[in-house]
Amino acid sequence: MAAKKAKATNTVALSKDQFKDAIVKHLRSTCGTDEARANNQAWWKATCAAVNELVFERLTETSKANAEKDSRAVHYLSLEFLMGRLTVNNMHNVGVFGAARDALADLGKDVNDICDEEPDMALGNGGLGRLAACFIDSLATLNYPAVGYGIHYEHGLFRQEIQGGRQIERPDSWREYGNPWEICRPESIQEVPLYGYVETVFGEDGKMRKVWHAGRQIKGVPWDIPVVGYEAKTVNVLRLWESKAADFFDWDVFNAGGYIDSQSEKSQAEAVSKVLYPNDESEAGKELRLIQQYFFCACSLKDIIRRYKRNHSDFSQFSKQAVIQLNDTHPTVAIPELMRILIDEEGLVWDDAWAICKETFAYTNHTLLPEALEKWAVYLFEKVLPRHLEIIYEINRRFLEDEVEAKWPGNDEMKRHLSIIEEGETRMVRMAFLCVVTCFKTNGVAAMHSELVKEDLFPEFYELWPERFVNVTNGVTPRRWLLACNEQLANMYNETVGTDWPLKLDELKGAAKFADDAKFQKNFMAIKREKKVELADKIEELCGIKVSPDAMFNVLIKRLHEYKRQHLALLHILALYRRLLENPDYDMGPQVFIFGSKAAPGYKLAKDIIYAINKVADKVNNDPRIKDKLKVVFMPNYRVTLAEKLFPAGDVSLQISTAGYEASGTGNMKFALNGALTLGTMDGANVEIREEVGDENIFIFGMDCDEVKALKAAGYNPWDYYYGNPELKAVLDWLETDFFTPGAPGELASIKHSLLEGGDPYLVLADFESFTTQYTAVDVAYRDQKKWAKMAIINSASVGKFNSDRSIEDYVDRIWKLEKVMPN
Ligand code: GPK
Repeated sequence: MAAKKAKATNTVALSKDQFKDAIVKHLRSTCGTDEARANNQAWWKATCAAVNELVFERLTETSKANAEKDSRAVHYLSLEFLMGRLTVNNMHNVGVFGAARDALADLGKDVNDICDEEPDMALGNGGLGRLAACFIDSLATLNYPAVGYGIHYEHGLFRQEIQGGRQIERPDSWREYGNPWEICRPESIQEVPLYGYVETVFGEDGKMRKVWHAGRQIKGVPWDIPVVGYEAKTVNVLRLWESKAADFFDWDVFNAGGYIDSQSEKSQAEAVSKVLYPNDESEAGKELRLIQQYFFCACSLKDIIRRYKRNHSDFSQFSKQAVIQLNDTHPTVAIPELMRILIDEEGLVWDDAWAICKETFAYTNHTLLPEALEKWAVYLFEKVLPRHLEIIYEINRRFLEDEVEAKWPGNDEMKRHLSIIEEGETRMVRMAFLCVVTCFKTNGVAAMHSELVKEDLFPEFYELWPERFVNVTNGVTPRRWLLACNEQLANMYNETVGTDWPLKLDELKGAAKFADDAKFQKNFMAIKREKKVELADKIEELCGIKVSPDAMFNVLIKRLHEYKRQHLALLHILALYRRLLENPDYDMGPQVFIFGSKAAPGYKLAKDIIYAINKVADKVNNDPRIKDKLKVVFMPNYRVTLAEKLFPAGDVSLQISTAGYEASGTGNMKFALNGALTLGTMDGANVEIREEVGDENIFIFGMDCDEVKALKAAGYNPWDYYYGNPELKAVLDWLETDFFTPGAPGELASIKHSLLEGGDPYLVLADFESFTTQYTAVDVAYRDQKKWAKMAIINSASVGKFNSDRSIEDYVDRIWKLEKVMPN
């Protein structure tokens, strides 16, 4: 039976011939070439231009509808949007993927080759940034009025090369040769003040006012990226700000031969949006980063207020019209900025301004890691944003004197404990406290995480305002993470449960009843194998390593961090390798371990772990004694585009963080959706995945969160595990020899040291044995392919909950209270 194509829905879809004409037209009129001379880059741009004819029409209709209805909108402020490529996704969402593919084929071009020309839009580090991208996709799909606001980085996350096993960072220049998906909007440029001092002035009415005399101005130029909802009714906007020198030009400096100085002014201004900070879950405290944060918040607020003022002459309706979601604490400075605008520029009194702020902002927490909880030195604030510091002081004073005093009278210790200002040698502004004190809602990103936010992170705030704390479990867009990246499985689902699942992912549940059906199993596993063959080809191309698609693919892809415990997987690999060397008949099916991960450039141990994985891979992959039973692959430059090949090809999804540390995880959801089984801890959203797929269809190992806490409280001693488990001792000692680094003993020793002398902060050694034991159970299960197929099908069919559309409906219901707006 021919695969059912996604049903035709909207009038926007084009036929193959219409699409062909459009591409040819744009080759000439947009790209200045023709079919005979065009290279793939030009073909790609012409294809995008053809798609954009549809996209821009919907964009205009959407903004018209939103302006007419003047409805409440959410403004999603995020320093990161990890969009990946847009072409294939946008073609699917406007419903022309098939037409485009066939049109290009008629023109002698392969759609995949053409779309491969697109660089990744990697304006984010990892989960937090990718979540923002999934959320704006869902907001558009569900027809909610929404704007994403962020920074138009010239360079996104660095490109990773591996040289001699080590990570090398190269600049990412995603828009060097132009990007057809962005539209510059000079008509909406904003000015942003910085530095300077605050003057207190008294007006003729005797009232005191504060005037911020900025020391510098830069301007923000907006670039709009259309966000195409599935079936393309709504096309929202992601508005990214680029920094430029202000128009003011100092002719005196110029004429006095100071051209170089005026250039330096220009390059300082442009530095603000030059590059994404590559640190995931840790803060550097750098001045330029604070300026980035203020820059995009100031531009975005001005933009929001400008739009509000079209229909309103005072601020009484502001919080009814606009809700602002802070994606982590990175945009927190928007709070004192809105206070400043309302009081200093719009003339509101404090209480009215504060009431508006309290009803406008909501905050999402993404981590409990102390090093990720932002604090800014008071002296930096004073230098860059002197007026904002005054406002924060006043917010804090009122909070401590009114609210904390009322709840805990006379308790100075509590005031010190909850103060937005941390006292000490360097006084610091605690950004998360400022968020919780202001925002009407604070949410965690998975059920377990949200409990920990209340109990461990903000217990006193929870006591003060229990109603402010909510959970919204993360989700992923099934359009990108199934429909676009796994066409074969998508088609199988179209035939089995119909074509509504990209919008109603719960409908996949209908496939669970075929989990025992031999034919269904066979088809399902054939698709998995096809995706593994595709990945194996990619691995050979990129790494020169041959892997068999019949082996079990264990995949661990995420940012490198000690708490995510890539080194636990590495110790396990070493143990398997040892077992095979000791006993060539050791009973194990063929295994491939596939890693993909970037380390923050300044994170030494993380980079050492990448090096160790590569060195172990060199040895294992080339050891004839183990007869290809074990392969280790580190795929360079892990990013969204590579992820789209990895998620469909995984058999085993490794989610092995220390319980209590991974707020949610979202890769775990993408794997399960594509039919991989989770081998993981009771952490983050793994807990909820287990609830959905059932305990018999997931492999849980290790300590749970309470056990982790108890062990830490009792005094964890990694040496006990080292001496208590001979295999563990042997693999750790192995790292200190020159077995993996011939002639250079000790090159991998930092890992062992961090786990012993370093105290093993994430309890790798404590969970090792449980991991290896449970892994054996996975291997045994995999070798029963019927049983495995059943479990894989149940996983894929049961994770409808983790659709980001569901997350967005939860946000709307619990926090944002939006109404849908249907454009014409
Ligand atoms: C959390 F705090 C942070 C951060 O700075 N960057 C980041 O990617 C992740 N995250 C969490 O680590 C994940 O557990 C979570 O799924 C993701 O944010 C989205 O909420």
